[in-house]
Amino acid sequence: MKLRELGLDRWFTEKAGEQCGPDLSIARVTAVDRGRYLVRGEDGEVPAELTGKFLHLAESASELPCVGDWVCVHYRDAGAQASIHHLLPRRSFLRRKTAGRDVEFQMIAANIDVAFIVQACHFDFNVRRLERYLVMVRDGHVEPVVLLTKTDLVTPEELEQLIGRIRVMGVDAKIVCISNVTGSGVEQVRELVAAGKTYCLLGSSGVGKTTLINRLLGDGALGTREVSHTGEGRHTTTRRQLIVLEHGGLLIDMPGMRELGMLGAREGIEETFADVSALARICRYPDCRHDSEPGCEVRAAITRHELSEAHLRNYLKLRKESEFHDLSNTARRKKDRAFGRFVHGYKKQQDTTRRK
Ligand SMILES: Nc1nc2c(ncn2[C@@H]2O[C@H](COP(=O)(O)OP(=O)(O)OP(=O)(O)O)[C@@H](O)[C@H]2O)c(=O)[nH]1
Ligand SMILES: [Mg+2]
Ligand SMILES: [Zn+2]
Repeated sequence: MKLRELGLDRWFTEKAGEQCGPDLSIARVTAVDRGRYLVRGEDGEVPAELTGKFLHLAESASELPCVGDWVCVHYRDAGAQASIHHLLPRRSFLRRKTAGRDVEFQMIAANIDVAFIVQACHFDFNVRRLERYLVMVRDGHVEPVVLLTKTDLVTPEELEQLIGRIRVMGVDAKIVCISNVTGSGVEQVRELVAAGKTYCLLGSSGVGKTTLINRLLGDGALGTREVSHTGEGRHTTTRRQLIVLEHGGLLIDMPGMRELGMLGAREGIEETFADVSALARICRYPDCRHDSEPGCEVRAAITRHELSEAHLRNYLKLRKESEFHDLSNTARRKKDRAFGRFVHGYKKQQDTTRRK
């Protein structure tokens, strides 16, 4: 398989030229599982691990490769294994803040062109959560597409209503409605997936991400499990992995996310809530809380029914989270120490397995 078909374009080729050197090859990370990697290059997919030097130089968890990353590797054992020497710069990324009060980011995936934000029409639909995903996606310079699944479980009228509830929040991303049961809308998704471009599916557990990929693959290659109609039940996807579709599109399946965590994503917030931030900029009070201040432009828009109250609330909430995030520097130092311990432990574990 050509690297171009794995998504390598001029931008990455240039970056690779600066970093890889003649002894190393370019490969793409297709799966990550607790410090173990799968990378795919021209000659197929092989297990890989980080070199000691790489680990030594990494200063935070986000500097470690994640699925979708391009890396410079050295093949060993006649090409059966690879060591990862360098990580190429990321053109786009999906990340979230790790749980707790510290400021470390967890990389979810890198070099994604389009993120499908998946919600099921039935039990899972939640506009506020959708907005949080949009913030994360836009912050990472990824294009969002909203995917509503399980349309077979609602009436056409109910579906229209759901779309209306999304649009009223000022969401202008493309919305595609599908049913994995009837197949309605699946072709529309297929048409959106272009060869050599990378897509990922984000959303809660059980909304039908893997089922959709299987439909696109056509041969049921990935496992799913029954969930009850209330949305309870166990999730099946346990690790992120990059899948190559027959016509060349690259899809990353993800385990369902339980929570998005705090965002700390100022840029994504201003973009997702462009309507509110435009009004906030012309508001007469520079530090307005847009709460009950007389003459506030944002309040005025709500009174004129041009802006939804719920939309504003969510904006303010996310802003507050992100401000808090900007402030916690002490927490960051603490996390860096924790990361040092993690790397140390990981190296030890690698040494032990090597000796075996
Ligand atoms: N009625 C209906 N059921 C669906 C649809 N899509 C998926 N399902 C069912 O929903 C359940 C969960 O689907 P999965 O594809 O495993 O969900 P997932 O999003 O990959 O879940 P995680 O891997 O846990 O994140 C399965 O039982 C599917 O058969 C749909 O369009 N309509
Ligand atoms: Mg799944
Ligand atoms: Zn105001």
